[in-house]
Amino acid sequence: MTMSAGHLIVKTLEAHGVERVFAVPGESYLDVLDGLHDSPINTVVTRHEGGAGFMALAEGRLSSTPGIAMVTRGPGAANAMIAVHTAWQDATALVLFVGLIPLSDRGRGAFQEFSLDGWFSTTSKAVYQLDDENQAGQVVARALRLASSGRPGPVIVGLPEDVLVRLTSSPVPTPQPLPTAAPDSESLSIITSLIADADRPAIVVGGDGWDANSSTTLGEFAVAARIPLFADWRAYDAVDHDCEAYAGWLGYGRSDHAAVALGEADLLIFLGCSRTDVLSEGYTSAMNTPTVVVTPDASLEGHAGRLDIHVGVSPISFISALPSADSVRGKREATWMQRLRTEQVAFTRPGRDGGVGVDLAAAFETLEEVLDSNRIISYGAGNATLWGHRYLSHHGPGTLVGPRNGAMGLAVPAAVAASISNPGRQVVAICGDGDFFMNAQELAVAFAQGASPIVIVVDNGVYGTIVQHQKLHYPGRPSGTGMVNPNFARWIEAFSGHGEYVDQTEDFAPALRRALAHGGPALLHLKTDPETMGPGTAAHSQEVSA
Ligand SMILES: Cc1ncc(C[n+]2csc(CCOP(=O)(O)OP(=O)(O)O)c2C)c(N)n1
Repeated sequence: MTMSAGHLIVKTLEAHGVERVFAVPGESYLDVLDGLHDSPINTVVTRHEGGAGFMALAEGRLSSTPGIAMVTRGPGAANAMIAVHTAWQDATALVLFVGLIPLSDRGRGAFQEFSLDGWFSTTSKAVYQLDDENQAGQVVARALRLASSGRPGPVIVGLPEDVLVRLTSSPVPTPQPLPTAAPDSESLSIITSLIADADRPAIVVGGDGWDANSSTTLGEFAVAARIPLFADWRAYDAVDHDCEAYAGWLGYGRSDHAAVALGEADLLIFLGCSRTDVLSEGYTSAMNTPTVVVTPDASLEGHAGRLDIHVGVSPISFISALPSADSVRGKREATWMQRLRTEQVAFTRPGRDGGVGVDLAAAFETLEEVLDSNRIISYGAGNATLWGHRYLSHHGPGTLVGPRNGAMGLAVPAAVAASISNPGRQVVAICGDGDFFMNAQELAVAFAQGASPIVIVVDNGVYGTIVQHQKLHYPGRPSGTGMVNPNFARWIEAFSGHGEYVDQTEDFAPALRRALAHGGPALLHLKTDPETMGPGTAAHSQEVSA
């Protein structure tokens, strides 16, 4: 069947199970937009390409297909860069389609011309340019495959506008499942001995692609084998927080007990992640601890320090081949795991922060009590997120989206995307006032799509995280960190959403219940104390985050 290259791209996305694309339109890729006109794919029109990219990132993290974003030439591609950088650092599957100037104009400094490869090659898995209409289907299929395989990440596909309208009779490629590798028996037997001989082993879980089965199986194994489970920074949903082996997260805002335990461990097993900058306290902790890394990423991108065995398979595949708990328990008592669990339970029990305005420890205690246990939480970056990290629990994979690279502006678009793909499920964005207004406009998309995220905006009137750094390094000289805010509740009401401005702790619980009862998009604007830098700040001075 003959069709244009632009239409073949859409047909290939359909064949590969893509349900929605996130797009800001451009005249450079009109033929793809035309193909989407008759397609069952939902074209989610966003208000900024950064929003489209972050929505695609959320889709990639929460589903089994890469998230898809579509943007136009130089200006659109520039706006989308933050999401590409985040998907690259966070190892999340994403395909970015970029409309380009016609092939015939290339190299002439044409309107909005830029170097696709020059911009994206250092922060993506590959940059493809579709210079031959007969390759349209193949290039899309290859991009989808590459984004999900090995270490997941972003793939960029450039679409010259004249190539898109050319006709081709190339077929729609048939999707092929990714090959799955099983762990080899020699590695498994070495790992079995390492765990059996260890007094204080710890497993660190992270990355994308977990499922409920593997999460439960790992939790049961860890409890029976007496091995505490840590989570990587902003990857807290891989295991159930009620699991008796769960000991908290590593990275910014972690508890002191987790930091101490990381240093005490005599064997570290990383599942789906590795010993990165954030996880190792800036390359200072546990760098020489005996280490097993389980990830399909052959290059071990980002891993630092000692490595004893690398098993090149996915966590799911490894967990399906776990040795029996009896064979790895050795002479280990349960005390190591139990101590870490007790410390973690105490860490997540909210105290009170004090100060003026809403007490966030109390507000997050309410959120934890009132929200459904399967709610999806999205985070922006900054101190405001730390209360959620500490006080909101997760009970299975696919319940958290946050920027592991600390990119601000992700909370709102990620919540909108999560709510679109999970109708009927509670989705809550947690963000500071700085973070919120970086992509607040994407709430308009929730109204357009009939989605119903709830946004919690923590308004301390400053870029607080940076204030905290300034207080440490330049005391008494605040600079470049103040903000003036509107009443955000009035702002969402302009869309006919539900908004409330809350400046007293006792008003939060009834406001939250009203927001949930409203059923559509809602926003709670919490006025908080600019002097409070994080939960329990006085006792946890390490809670300076990115
Ligand atoms: C896109 C982006 N720009 C700047 C930063 C640097 N940065 C990290 S946290 C932060 C302040 C966040 O402020 P806010 O969202 O108000 O939260 P708060 O820290 O006050 O709780 C800034 C500017 C960043 N991480 N990402």
